Amino acid sequence: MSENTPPLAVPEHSVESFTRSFLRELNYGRGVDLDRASANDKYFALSRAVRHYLTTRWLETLRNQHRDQAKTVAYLSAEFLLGPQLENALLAADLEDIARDALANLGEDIEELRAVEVEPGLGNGGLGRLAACFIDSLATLNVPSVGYGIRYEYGIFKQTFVDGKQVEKPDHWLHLGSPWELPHPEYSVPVWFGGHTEEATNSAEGARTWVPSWHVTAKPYNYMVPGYRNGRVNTLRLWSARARHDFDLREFNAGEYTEAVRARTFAENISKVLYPEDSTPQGKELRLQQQYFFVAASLRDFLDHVLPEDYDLHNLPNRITWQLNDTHPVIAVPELMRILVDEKGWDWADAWAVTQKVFAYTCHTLLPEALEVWPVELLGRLLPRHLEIIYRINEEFLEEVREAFPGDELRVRRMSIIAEEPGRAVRMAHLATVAGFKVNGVAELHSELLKDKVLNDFAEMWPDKFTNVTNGVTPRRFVRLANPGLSELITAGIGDGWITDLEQLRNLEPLADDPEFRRAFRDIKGANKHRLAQVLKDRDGIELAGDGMVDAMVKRLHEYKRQSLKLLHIVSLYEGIKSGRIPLESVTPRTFVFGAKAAPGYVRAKETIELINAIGRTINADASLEGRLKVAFPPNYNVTLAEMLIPAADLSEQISLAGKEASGTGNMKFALNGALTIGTDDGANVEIRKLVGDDHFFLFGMSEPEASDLQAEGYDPGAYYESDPQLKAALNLIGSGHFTGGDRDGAAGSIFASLTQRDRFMALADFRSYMDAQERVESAYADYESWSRSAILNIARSGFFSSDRSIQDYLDRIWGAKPIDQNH
Ligand code: T68
Repeated sequence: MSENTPPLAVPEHSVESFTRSFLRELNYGRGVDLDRASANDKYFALSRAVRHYLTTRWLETLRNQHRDQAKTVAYLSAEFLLGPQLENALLAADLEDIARDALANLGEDIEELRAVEVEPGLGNGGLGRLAACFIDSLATLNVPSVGYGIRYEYGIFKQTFVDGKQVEKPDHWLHLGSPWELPHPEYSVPVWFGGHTEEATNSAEGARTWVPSWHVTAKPYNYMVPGYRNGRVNTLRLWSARARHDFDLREFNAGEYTEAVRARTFAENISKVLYPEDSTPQGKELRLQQQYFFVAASLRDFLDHVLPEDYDLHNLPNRITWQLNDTHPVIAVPELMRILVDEKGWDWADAWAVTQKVFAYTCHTLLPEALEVWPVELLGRLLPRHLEIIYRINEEFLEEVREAFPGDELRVRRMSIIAEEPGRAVRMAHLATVAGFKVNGVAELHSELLKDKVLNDFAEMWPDKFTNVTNGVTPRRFVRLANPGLSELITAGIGDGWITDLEQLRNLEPLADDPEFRRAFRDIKGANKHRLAQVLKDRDGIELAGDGMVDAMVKRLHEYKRQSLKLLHIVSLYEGIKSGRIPLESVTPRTFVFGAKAAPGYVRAKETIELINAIGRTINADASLEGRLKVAFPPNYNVTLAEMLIPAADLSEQISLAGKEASGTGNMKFALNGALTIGTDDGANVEIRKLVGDDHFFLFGMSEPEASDLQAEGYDPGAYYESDPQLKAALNLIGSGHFTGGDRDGAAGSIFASLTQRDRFMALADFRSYMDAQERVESAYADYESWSRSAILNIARSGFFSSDRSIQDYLDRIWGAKPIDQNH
């Protein structure tokens, strides 16, 4: 583009102008009249009209970026769990009222059109959603940055329940097209796989030549990432895999249709579907293909299309940081080495010096089984040159270890990038730690445990490499959009600066003592519960427990998160009421809301889903409970549902075994929406509790050191089962088949056995303390006036958990990139 192209004018912010844009898009973009337009036509026209308002800013941002060549952050992530786009674009462009009025004048309801949108579910859970919050904050903080990922044709599966069991359905989110993406086939790049290596054609020290055997084309789709009303619109670039040729026409003509399209299908499988795994690696070849696919395309894109042609790559560390979102993109390390040494002809040492300065690694787990490893055989077959490069990196690294710790061969073996047992495999977390100039955990406790346990040897060798950046969430989506009532109340109290400076919520503290403000807060919470009740009723036919407490546990289904402990609480209450131990009138009316997807291959998790549904069915149908207890488990928990549910919650369940949840981000969203937390001292709960204060947080359970001591001593769940009559009664009731129509063998029997015999995450050990904490919850809730004061204090003291703060921490501690003045 010429530097002299006059900037497009932003369309006028008026109902008339917006109406014109909308109708023009409907007529010219969709080829229909308003009276003949489908809901999808109107949704498209609306989205495109909104897009116009952001496009000018987008082009400006791109032009400035090209001109300034400022230091850029490239966020490399296999997942971006974006959530609905339209509402966010309306907010960023300041068009909410204008668009609503414009449509109303045409007899259209904007809410109905918003409901047409299928959210891009291009992530599994916390990790993918964090990436989405981060790109929002990067744009809002004016940081030159780009997100790189995969445009999966099918996102995270759609969860349905059949007889209470999870059944997965494909999520064809692109079924009706997406108005938010812009394909750029002209910037497609080839990505090669397989083959063998040969002696180098250049003379660089360490070089070889890779002769790959097949390739696919990576085609980019651009998405706008608008900052919050700051004139900046960044880019998210997602790659789609295409076959090299459409198909072989000769074969096709000869009637060999299947063979002709086979190669095409094979190539396009690479970006076909998101792996529905959370926290455990799926050792699938296709997954490694996906990782290399998007990483190779992204590096190529940056080096060939973003940098000027004559750019001296020795300056790369001043120009970019590649932030590795977990180990999924770590294959970028040998890829950059390959480009520098084999293609550009640099000597190995020069290339390694630069490579070590451009990557930083974020770890998101503590579970050893979740650390990715790739069998050497597989990596060597798919990426033979990369394997050679990894071997050499390892060789030199182990030399360094031997120098630093002479004679300590055990340590050398522990630290090696190559594991020898059970089979030879590449440990991606080790590679990331060796190559990254910084390694960070995602909450204080997590970062400490990384240094002390998971990556202890590395922290001893390079203490300065390790740092912490506590996660955060975007206040735009999770307060301003999800909770308009609360947002208005906050703004009426302290102005609207909090939307981009969340620490300003502190100014709410005095208002917690104002009875009027508390009443207004309670009214809003009530309205949000009402909205939730309506949606769950319409969507799933679920009834809530009147005006009672909304007690929410929403997150992926995983044993370490301990949905089973939540069930033990529910069953114990139920058993107490039925046996007469607990008078019904004394029980706070409560709806236990669950939202959770299980990885399709994770049997125990799926059994837990079945058990939640079975317990829910029994409790919900029991007239003797007079509707005081309800269990609501809406299927298919996603960003859309989160935005509805979180603002309605009174109580947030964050009950993982201490030392297992890296951070959690749902915990932050609940606190910011005025729910109180019942939680263990795990992940970011620790920081939430410190900030909101012990009087406004229900802490229970073992600390991390206590839990690991107990594990080391030899944990016996049977002892807890035998010594606590209420625990025993609850478990027995489950085991007896009471909730499962007399069936003791299926889900009920299996979970009973696993909890009483193994209980890997020590739910039984924390049961008593959890029950006690729940009693404290009940008595606190009985004084709803004081409860609402605590809720407001939770909001006021949670400003720290903005992803804007996280991004500022990344800038200060890791990236050293600077926000830029948009207008210079
Ligand atoms: C989560 N990890 C952490 N992983 O569990 C959570 N894993 O504590 C933390 O708050 C969050 O990351 C953000 O830091 C995940 O969500 C995955 O989704 C995942 C996906 C594929 C493979 C492995």
